Amino acid sequence: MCKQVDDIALLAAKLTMQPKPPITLVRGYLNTEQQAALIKEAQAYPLSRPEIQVFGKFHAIPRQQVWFGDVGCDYLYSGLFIRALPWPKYANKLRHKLAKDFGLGINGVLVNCYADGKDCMGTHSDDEPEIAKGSDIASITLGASRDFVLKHKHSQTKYSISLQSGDLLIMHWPMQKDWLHSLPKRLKVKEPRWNYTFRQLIVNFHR
Ligand SMILES: O=C(O)CCC(=O)C(=O)O
Repeated sequence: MCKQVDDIALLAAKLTMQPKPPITLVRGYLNTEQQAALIKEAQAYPLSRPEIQVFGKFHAIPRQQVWFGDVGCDYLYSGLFIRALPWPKYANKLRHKLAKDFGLGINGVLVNCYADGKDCMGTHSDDEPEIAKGSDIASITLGASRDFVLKHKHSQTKYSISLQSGDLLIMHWPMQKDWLHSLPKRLKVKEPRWNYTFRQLIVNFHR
């Protein structure tokens, strides 16, 4: 009898416990000089707005992007094959800083540029097969603050985090298995935002 009561209490506690995403948020990870150097560099990046296929139709993505990486670290996502461009100076310095501070084995970065709050990123997981098993994804925000929304795949639990310039968010393995994320439109935002998501790919996966 007692055991049964205990079990029920335990179940009730479990039901009210919301799942928590395996993330680390470091506010102000980059100082203002580091942010300014990266923003200046990013303004010269060869950004593009490629078209991807969604439900059989081609659409230009609602932001601009560029992929930098080591040789053999090309990336395929949403049916789009992106060959790695060589690392720019400050993006490369930042990957080495992340490696030193958090032991991350980064070999590629997707830079997204959102011109204003009309640009966005839809709900998805970074679960492409070329992402190295056990690796974390480190996301850096520069420029405008934007809401980053996390949604648990099974319970639908949602969290919204306002990411500000200089913040670092690490999405720890195996977060992509259980959680989706997105950067929704925020029409009040008039300033640009850059986002760097540093990843570790399996080298030569696409060769
Ligand atoms: O801009 C962001 O913070 C989100 C970027 C993102 O979801 C991605 O690159 O997969």
